[in-house]
Amino acid sequence: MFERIKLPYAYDALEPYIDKETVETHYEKHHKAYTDKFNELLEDAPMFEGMSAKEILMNLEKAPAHLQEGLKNHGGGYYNHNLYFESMIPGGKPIAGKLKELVEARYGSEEEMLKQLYAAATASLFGSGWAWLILKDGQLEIVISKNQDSPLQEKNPNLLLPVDMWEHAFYLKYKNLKVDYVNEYYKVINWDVVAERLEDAEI
Ligand code: MN3
Repeated sequence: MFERIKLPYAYDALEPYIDKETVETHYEKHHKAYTDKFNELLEDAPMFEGMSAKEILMNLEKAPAHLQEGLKNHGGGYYNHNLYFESMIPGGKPIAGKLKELVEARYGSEEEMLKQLYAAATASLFGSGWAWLILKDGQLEIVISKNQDSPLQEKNPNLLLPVDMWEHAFYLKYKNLKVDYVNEYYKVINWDVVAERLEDAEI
């Protein structure tokens, strides 16, 4: 039985960047619904007994064919949102150490990385999905995925930072202003958590 991460801050703690109503609805309704449905689908997928959600999402082809799409959508919804909510902290935490070196090696500067993250999350991604900072072949890369897919389906386990680009993540406050949302999300990113994911990355 998979459980959502406990929200590591109060619903209103990310104000004014990410508003209380959005955090509460996103976590209590959307994230909960994905999680419940994922657990329900797993009752018919005994082959995944004892596996982590990440392992399941990287091995969907082992599920019965009629469950694969549902497991990808709801399992992805469960897993991606755990990463997302965990990636934020009131006030944010700056990029440092090895992560900073990787950012500078790949993008020249944090500003340039941010610019490319904006472009991926807004111009490149049409409709609902995610933008991701990942580690691939030892360097950082920015990619996008539709719906609740993620690079896990491409067998890349090293998800460093998610950007939720479903309208439920920003519409209450930012309406159609996706760039504003990404910009404000950026102010509450906990780069310490991202650095821990980098430490744990499989190379
Ligand atoms: Mn979402």
